[in-house]
Amino acid sequence: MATKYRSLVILTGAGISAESGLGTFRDKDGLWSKYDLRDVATPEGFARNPGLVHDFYNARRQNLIAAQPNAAHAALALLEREWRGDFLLVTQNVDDLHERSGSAKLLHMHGELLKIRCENCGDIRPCHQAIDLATACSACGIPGYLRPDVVWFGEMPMGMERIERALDACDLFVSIGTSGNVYPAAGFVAEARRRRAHTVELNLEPSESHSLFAEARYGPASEIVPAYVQELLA
Ligand code: BV8
Repeated sequence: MATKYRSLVILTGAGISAESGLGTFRDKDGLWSKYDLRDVATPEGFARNPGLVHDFYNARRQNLIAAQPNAAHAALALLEREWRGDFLLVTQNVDDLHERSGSAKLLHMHGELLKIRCENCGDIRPCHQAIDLATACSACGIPGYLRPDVVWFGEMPMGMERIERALDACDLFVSIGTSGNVYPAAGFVAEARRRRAHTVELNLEPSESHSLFAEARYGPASEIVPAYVQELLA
């Protein structure tokens, strides 16, 4: 591997899964054009109308099970296998397409759609079925306390200490398929720059934070991510 970089942090967003058929959030026909995020991606929305939130996540869970990873996910799994130094793939996505492509050094900072959490006993387990208020927890047996194990707006993202440590040590930060609207993820590029890391944006179009990147390439992830990985590994 010819690259001069030794410590790599990658951040992915919904754009890397767009060509796998999973909706993005802020594109023209994105999820937030059909649902108000305050109704389906906040604790307040869940308290107000749990049925709507369960419907929202049950539909996305079924879409995900029918979806396949694309060449961009495969390229990042190859990069992880071939990379000689520190490597961390941080995803804002709650899908499992990175795992299905073989990524292992992976952190879901916004949780995972195919896991559920019981607010009564704290049990977290995989779930591929629909759940609703009547579904009883497999651990404590009590219904009405199950929710998707995802991070809603206003909730603490997962793995922040590990992410901060990786950003402190990185000399290469690559952001893929994210609009740079959601914090703290959207602030990672600024932290990488403060550490003098080289920063690269790979996206369909310039993101909100495009001006913070030292290098940028635009196009569909399934084309530009494999090309970039080939160059890194050349
Ligand atoms: C928190 C999980 C406190 C559930 C999601 C300032 C500082 C700190 C916080 C805030 C702040 N300002 C505001 C906040 C609060 C809030 C926030 O950021 N609000 C925004 C709306 C302003 N943040 C929070 O509440 C976060 N929690 O801050 O706690 C804290 C702070 C610091 C440290 C500790 C604690 C929690 C946010 C998590 C919310 N949960 N999802 C679910 O998925 O249902 S967010 C949701 O947005 C998804 O996770 C998604 O991944 C994420 C980001 O969206 P993107 O991935 O970027 O998707 P988007 O559609 O926007 O863009 C897609 C991009 O892909 C586009 O650019 C498009 O061009 C591109 N694209 C499309 N097709 C392709 C493509 N690219 C390549 N190829 C293609 N084919």
